[in-house]
Amino acid sequence: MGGMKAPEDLLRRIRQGNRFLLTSHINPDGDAIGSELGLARLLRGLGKGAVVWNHDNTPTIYKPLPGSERIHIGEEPPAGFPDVFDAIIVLECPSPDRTGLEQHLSARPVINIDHHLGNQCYGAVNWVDSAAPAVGEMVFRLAQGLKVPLEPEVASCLYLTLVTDTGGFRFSNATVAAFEAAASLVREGAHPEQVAQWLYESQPLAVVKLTGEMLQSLQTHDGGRIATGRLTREMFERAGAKPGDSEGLIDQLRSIAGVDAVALIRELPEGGHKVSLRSRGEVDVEKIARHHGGGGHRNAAGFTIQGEGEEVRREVAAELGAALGS
Ligand SMILES: [Mn+2]
Repeated sequence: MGGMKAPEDLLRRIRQGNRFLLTSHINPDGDAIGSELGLARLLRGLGKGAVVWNHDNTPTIYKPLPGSERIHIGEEPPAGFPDVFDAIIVLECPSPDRTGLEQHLSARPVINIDHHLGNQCYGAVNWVDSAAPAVGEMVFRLAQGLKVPLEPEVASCLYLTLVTDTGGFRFSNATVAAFEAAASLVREGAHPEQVAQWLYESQPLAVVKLTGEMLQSLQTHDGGRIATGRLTREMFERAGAKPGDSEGLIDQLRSIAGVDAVALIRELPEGGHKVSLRSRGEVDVEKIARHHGGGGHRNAAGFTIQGEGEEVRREVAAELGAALGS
C-alpha cells in the first residue's frame, strides 16, 4: 500500500536509540501534534523513552489527544536535555528555524521526517516524502517498518493527522494512500467518531459566540468575489474569548459561494491588527502579505499592520481586488 517504505538507516537509528526527543513546528497543527504523540507512544511501546517538546502551546482542539498533557512547552529545555537523548526527531517541519528551537537542534543528531515540498533536508537522517498525505501516514509506515503493533491510541493519533491534513478527506491530498492508511488505522483501533468529536464538536462556547460576532462584521466587495471580516477587542470581550480562539474562523469567510479571496482583520491586544488572507487558485495573497512585511504561501498568508480597523479593511479589500484583477 501507499508510498515507499521507511528507509533502513532511519529504522536502524530508531532501533539503536534508547531515548528520543520529538518536536515539530511553531503553531503546531493536527499533523504535528498527532504525529508527535503517535510516535512518542509507539516508541514507548518499544521500551524506549520519548519526550515531546514544542515551542508553542497545544491548540485546544488537540488537547483531548492521548498524551497531550505530557507535552513539554516553551523555550526552556526538558529535564536532562540534551544528554539523556540519543537523537532529536523533527516531524512535519520543512526547516530547522520553524521549530522555534533551532539553537538546540545541534545538540544531538536530527532525524527529519516530513512531507513538505522544499524540505531543507537538515537532518543527519532525512525521510522526506512529498507525496505523503500527512506525516502521520509516514509514522504509520515507520511503525510497519519497525514491525510494532499499533495501540488504538496511536492509531487514533495518526488517523487524526490524516483527517486534519486532508481537510476531512476533502483536499487534493485525499489520495488512495490516504484512504488506505485511514482504513488500516481504523482496523488497528482508531476511532473516527471520537476523532471527529474532538475536531468538530468540541468548540468552546466562546468560540461559537466569537464566530457570531465575526459574521456580524462580514462585508463583501468586488461583486462578492472578496469577503472581509473583523474581530475587535470588544468582540473578544463580549464573547468571553481568548486570542487563540479566532483560529480557523477565516474558514467561515472562505466557505461563501463565489468568493475568491478573503481577509480576517483581528485587532491585537497590544494594538495594531493581524490580517489573515486566504485565496483560491491563482490569486496570490502571499505577495500582498510580503509587501506589508509578512509572509505565507500563495493561497494563505498574513501580516500585521497599524491603523484604524475600517481603514485597514478598505486598504486590504482594495489590494485583494487588485490581486484578483491581475
Ligand atoms: Mn502535514
